[in-house]
Amino acid sequence: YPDAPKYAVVTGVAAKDVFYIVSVANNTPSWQGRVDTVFFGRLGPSTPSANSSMITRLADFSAFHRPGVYRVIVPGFPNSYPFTIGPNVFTQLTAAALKGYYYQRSAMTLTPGYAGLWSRPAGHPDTVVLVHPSAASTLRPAGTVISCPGGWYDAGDYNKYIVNSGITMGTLFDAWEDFPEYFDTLHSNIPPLPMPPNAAGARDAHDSRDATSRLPDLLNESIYNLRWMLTMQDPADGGVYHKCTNAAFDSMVMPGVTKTPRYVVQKSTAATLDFAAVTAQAARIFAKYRRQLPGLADSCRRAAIAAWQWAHQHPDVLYDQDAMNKNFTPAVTTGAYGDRHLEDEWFWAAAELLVTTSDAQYLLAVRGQLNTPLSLPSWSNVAMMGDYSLLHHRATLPNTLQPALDSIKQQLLQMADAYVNRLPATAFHTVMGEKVSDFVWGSNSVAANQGMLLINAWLQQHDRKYLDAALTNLDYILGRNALNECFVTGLGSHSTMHPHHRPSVADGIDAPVPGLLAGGPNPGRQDHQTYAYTEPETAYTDQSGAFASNEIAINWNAPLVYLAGAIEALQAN
Ligand code: 9MR
Repeated sequence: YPDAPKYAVVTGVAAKDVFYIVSVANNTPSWQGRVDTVFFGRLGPSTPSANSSMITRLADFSAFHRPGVYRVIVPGFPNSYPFTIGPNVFTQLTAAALKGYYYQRSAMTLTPGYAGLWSRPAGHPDTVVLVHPSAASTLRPAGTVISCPGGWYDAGDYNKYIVNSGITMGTLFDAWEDFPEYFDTLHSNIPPLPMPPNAAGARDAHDSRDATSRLPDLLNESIYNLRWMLTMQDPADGGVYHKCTNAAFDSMVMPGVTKTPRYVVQKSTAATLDFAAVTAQAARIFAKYRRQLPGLADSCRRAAIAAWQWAHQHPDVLYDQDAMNKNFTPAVTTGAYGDRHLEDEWFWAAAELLVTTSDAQYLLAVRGQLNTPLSLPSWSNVAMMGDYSLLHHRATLPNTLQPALDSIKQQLLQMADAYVNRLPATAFHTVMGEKVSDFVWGSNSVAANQGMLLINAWLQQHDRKYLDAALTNLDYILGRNALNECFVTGLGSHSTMHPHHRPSVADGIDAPVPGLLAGGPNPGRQDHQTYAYTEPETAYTDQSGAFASNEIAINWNAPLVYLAGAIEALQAN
């Protein structure tokens, strides 16, 4: 952005101290002769990286503001890729990251008008799903056929997991609640929702893009997954099946190729609480759309309350896939999302239910968990999702809760300050990567979630330093990292081309499905592929077999949608 900080990073030992910014007229790399040099600066001191053997120097050109397309040149080094300075530089990114969910839709044909090159047949209709023996109940004995259509594929695989859908939906809903004006007008070219014919007055069946019936794309897309989630609740008792899955992962084929049986497996407390949180949040968001979506908000509210009640009656049903496979056949070997600590799920569900219903029982439950220290959200640790919502809605919450909310706010600001204070010593001038523990499976979502946390700090206290620090992690994701890699498919000059993503592998199209965030460096390398680099911040390989560093996942794209959208929304501040 013209007025935001701007950095490039030189790795290795530079012969000279200088760098130039040159204009790329007409986007051609004809910089020789340097007649088009627009800015000149000196490199900063050498900084050793904490997470690789690299040494870096910073090129700070924050003082240059003029919109255009440029490269950075450092004598003796390859030129940088071209980059743009201008307002709204991340609109395309935000729209692409949201559109990523459309490409993940199961049970739906992706048509050329929306999907372009990546149009494809529907897969996994899930209208005939078997109750796995682990999920058998009196009314639904093993083998009962139920219907759980729609929703997004979780990741590079074709299964649908409630726990991971939970944090994904919560993050997307937070983006909506925090930046409604921005997301109201963000268009990603997705099909409008099928709606009841009388929902928006007279609607021409051939023009379903009728402005009165069209929801904002972020909500439209979320409903595609929400409706699936609602099918995962057992109407008899409110409990929620942990996942809808094949017994084993499909091979690397397109959706619709395999027809192996699909199952819902046992209900779990974690899935049920995550479901309660999401449906409670959905209930208050869609209450404002009663005309277009009659009944949805009320259904969500009832579903959330029923899920909470089931969880109370079954407070510690963990999903232990290995144990399950000892007792039941067929064995299920797909993603487990087997969380063993549920305090945070209790807190998140209680917080969302409290905000939506104001019911005292949830206040009690929230109070019981208020002392948990804050930590970055992940699929297995969702407490912060509750904190974000409580802070956002604090004006509607009782006085008795306010001192505790002050303390949460202070802790949030402390975490954000610690991130900001990391920056000067980091090798790439990004919040991401100061700690080796940042480089886990899905490390790019750590970067995005740190950014989202910083935005939440800004929402609490409008201090520019939080925004600037959040931007450093978007820069990390887009290329200012030890691999010089843009981790979002379809964007940038050097980006992920071979994600572990079945459609991208099997569709016969060179370019991967766009708008998807790769997992990122992960020294764990649990995929046992050959990695050219193995240090924490370089342990990434752009090969489709590398599921531990190069898969994509819905819970990783969501904080990217939040972060990019928030930064776009706030750039003028
Ligand atoms: O994101 C998950 C990561 O935190 C776990 O360490 C890993 C191994 O259990 O699983 C990841 O989730 C995968 C899921 O189990 C199946 N779909 C793909 C997900 C992303 O790799």
